[in-house]
Amino acid sequence: MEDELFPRARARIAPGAVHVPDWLDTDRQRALLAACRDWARPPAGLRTVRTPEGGTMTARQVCLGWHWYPYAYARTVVDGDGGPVKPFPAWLGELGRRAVTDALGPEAVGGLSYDIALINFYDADARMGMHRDADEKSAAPVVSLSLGDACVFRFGNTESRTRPYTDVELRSGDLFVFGGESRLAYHGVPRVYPGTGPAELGLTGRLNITLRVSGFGRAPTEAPL
Ligand SMILES: O=C(O)CCC(=O)C(=O)O
Repeated sequence: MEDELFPRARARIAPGAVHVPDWLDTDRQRALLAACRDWARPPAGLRTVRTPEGGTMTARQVCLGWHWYPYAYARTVVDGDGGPVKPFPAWLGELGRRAVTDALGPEAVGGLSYDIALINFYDADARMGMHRDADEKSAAPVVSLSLGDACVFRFGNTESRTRPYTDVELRSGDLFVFGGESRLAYHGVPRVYPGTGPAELGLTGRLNITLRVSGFGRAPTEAPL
């Protein structure tokens, strides 16, 4: 992206939904990208997600902490190689708590303990349809971090996949947090802009990391349910 005359301003997109541009500096983006590359390796690595309707998601995904598949969570990659889901690192939970504090204020973070990460990789043609993050049992805010190519992030309403919605351009290093009244808002990625990521990052495509609180009560590394 070309330098702009003025820095992009943070914006409240809906009640409880905030966009914070350039939240991660270049070093932190590099470190997060290196971690994503590690997580993407098998076993329990990046996979193509198949929907019960017989379709496939164009963004490929890897999970930490709990494995998401349409439309539930498991401790193992039940729709892939069957391996145990990779652990959710404590440092990523701390990053999530800092993100919520910065976006929504210290009162919003309370005793939040993030324990799920969904990492989506978008190549130039990948998209994500309008959906709600509704398979968790917690109402804690969702934290979204973007790396690489810019995209259109469509943030809608809690009633339907259609208008009203707001299109926000998410770029590498941006943070988007949605909680409170907006926690169950429909959202999606209708478009990625290929070749727009920062050259110094060395990523072709786009990565998005969403952090969530499961509310399931136990970490997957503990005794089986
Ligand atoms: O890629 C994004 O920015 C959105 C990802 C998303 O909606 C999800 O993981 O549920």
